[in-house]
Amino acid sequence: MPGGVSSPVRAFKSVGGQPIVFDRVKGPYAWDVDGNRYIDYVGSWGPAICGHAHPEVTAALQEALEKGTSFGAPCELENNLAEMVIDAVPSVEMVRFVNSGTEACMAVLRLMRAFTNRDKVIKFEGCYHGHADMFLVKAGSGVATLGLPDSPGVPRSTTANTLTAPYNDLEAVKELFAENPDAISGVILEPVVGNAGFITPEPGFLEGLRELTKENDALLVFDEVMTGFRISYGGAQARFGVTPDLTTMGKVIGGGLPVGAYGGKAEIMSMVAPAGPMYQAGTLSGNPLAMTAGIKTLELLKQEGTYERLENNTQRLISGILKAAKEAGLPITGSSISGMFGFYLCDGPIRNFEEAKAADTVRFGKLHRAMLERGIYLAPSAFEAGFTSLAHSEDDIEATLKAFQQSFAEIG
Ligand code: KE4
Repeated sequence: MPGGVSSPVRAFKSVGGQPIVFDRVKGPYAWDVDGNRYIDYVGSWGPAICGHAHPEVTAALQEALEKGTSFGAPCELENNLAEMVIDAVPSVEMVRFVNSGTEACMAVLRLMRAFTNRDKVIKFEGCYHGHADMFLVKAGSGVATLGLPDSPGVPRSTTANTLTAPYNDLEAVKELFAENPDAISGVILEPVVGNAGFITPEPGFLEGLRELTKENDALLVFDEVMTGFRISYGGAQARFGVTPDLTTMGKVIGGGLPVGAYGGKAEIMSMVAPAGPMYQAGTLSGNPLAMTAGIKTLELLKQEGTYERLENNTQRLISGILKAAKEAGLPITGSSISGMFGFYLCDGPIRNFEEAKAADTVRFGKLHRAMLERGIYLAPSAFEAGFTSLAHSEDDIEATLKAFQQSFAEIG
């Protein structure tokens, strides 16, 4: 397998050393093939928000398994999950399930173009919308980690219609619309950026994009593959009170099985085949196993107090991290929202990807290794957000902060 992994960021290229090979996961923990236990802050990059291998999810899957793993035909379960997503996410009146966030973003771009009959799209530097050609322009996540702002194999003709702007820069977006009158299908963004580290929208940024897209008859699309059902039960759009036209989702709605989704206004979604002419399809889309894991995960998240617990726990974690670094005399800036957090080993605040690149990635590599040795598994990249879960206990947070104190002292 290229690089010995199934996804580049797992290879530890930017933090050095060999990747840890997992044997099993449970709750907030992961065990490697040598039996070492780690407190896990990656959580499979977001899906494990209820804790790994939650007993109720596992039980529901075991029951579903008896009835088969894939039908290739309509099933009640996909309708049940669709109704839960529609009830939860403000922009979603109709939804289509796919098998990954990349597929969801690919399809939503095709839909943006089909609905507006315009080819150009605006994305933001450092935002990652999966690995489809047209998005591999100044992307985040593994692309940023590996320093591949553009990937070989992506034809110029494909990315010629992808315009980019710095995150949190409304003026730049205004200029792009002025320079490309009636040519831009819409704006797609991570409403909270988790693929360039952790960057939050400045007050007025999301609202400004909502206005700008309306003024230009263009669509506003929130890529909530990472923030969906994590920032709140209704995603970032519910938390910030800004409703896009379309939304992509993934990760949490699959509860650890492969699921992606795109949804939005019925008027727009009705263009998707077979209701309309825009083609998109998938052999395993809506399969009963993945739908079961998603339904059970959302049921668990819907319970009273879930997001307060995530918020308080993660807030305590990031505050402790910042305090520990400052006590060791290290520059650091960071923050958290609900069960998502991030920090940069440099002075802040960090408003966009350009500023994020000032982070000391060499020192981050040393920190990552020091934390691993203390049984804490952080994302193996300075350009990835961290994730907590409902399974992380106060003791886990305390143990993690102790490891940070020791590691900051060691690398200081
Ligand atoms: P997937 O195709 O990996 O399911 O989703 C792509 C995607 C789309 N949009 C956002 C906002 C995302 O965060 C992602 C995937 N996130 C990365 C983690 N930063 C996946 C981890 C990986 O690539 O291995």
